[in-house]
Amino acid sequence: MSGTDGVRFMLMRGGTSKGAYFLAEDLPSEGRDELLLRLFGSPDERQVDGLGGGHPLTSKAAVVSRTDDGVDYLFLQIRPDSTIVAAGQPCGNILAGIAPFAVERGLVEAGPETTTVRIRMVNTGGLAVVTIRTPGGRPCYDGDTVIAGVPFPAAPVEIRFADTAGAVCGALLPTGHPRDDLDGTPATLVDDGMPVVVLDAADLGLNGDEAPADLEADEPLRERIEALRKLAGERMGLGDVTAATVPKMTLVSPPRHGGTLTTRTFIPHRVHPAIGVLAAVTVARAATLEGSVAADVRAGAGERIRIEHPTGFFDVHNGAVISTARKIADGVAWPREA
Ligand code: NQM
Repeated sequence: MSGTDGVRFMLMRGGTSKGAYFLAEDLPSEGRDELLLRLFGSPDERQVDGLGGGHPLTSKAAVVSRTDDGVDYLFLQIRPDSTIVAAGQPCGNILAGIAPFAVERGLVEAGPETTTVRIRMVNTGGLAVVTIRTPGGRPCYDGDTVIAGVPFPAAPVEIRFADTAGAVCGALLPTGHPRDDLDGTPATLVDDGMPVVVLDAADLGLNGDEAPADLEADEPLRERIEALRKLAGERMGLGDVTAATVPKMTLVSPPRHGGTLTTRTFIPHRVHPAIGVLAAVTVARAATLEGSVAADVRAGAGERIRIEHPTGFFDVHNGAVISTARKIADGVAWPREA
């Protein structure tokens, strides 16, 4: 593929993220990552010359193909500020757009009212069973469902995860303990679909309800969190995570608004304006584990965990979540010349 050939793509919001969705057959097998960097405008913090939105949450790609019983979904994080295209984590937000994309591209036949799609998350091998509205056999994006972090209502996307425990690290508790000591800081190292290090905000001298911008502006805090992340990455069997997007670092504290607990999540360098879907599933699971740092601050009992985050809350019920998605654009994108 030459630099002047266009590439078919669909731009979609999936949950609180936005990304370019591609059919696997529309991307080259060789030079794919380099092509994506040129399409997205990376490396450049603003990604002014490409599709990327200048933030990790709006610089994402999905590569989708048909399987015998559904579709395969590979998630790729295109870093705005570097030449790294990372496949080391799944993304539950971009996942929300996969079923409508699969119907739009004819990979899956739609039902008359709803359509359920089995989606294999190639990054981890995990399975998600996703149901969307398809009245008249077409994906419907309009609806009344509001998720925190997205200002506009849309049609619900129901996501049920299976096989998420240890998806990336091999075990729900990769160190075998619900609580570890990271250089004197108690931490829960956990993976229920996303590798996450749960820390008590109070142990870092924080209240836990600080604004993301204030946390990002606190250079000594960021350095400490990055040091803990590297240590945790080794202990979780992820090796040197300097260039990796995992583990995510979630600071927890008691709930403020009637939920189960408050979170602030470094993903891993920027602070999420909400929380990632699989990160939320993982933190919710941690809150149910006796002896974990999340259980210490948890309020209430029961199966529904309401995770408070900077822009609202996110409910997790036995590994099932509700999200929304929307088709924004469908067309051809041109990469800059190599
Ligand atoms: O945890 C951002 C997002 C994510 C990941 C990140 C996600 C998830 O909000 O499933 O969705 O943690 O890098 O899109």
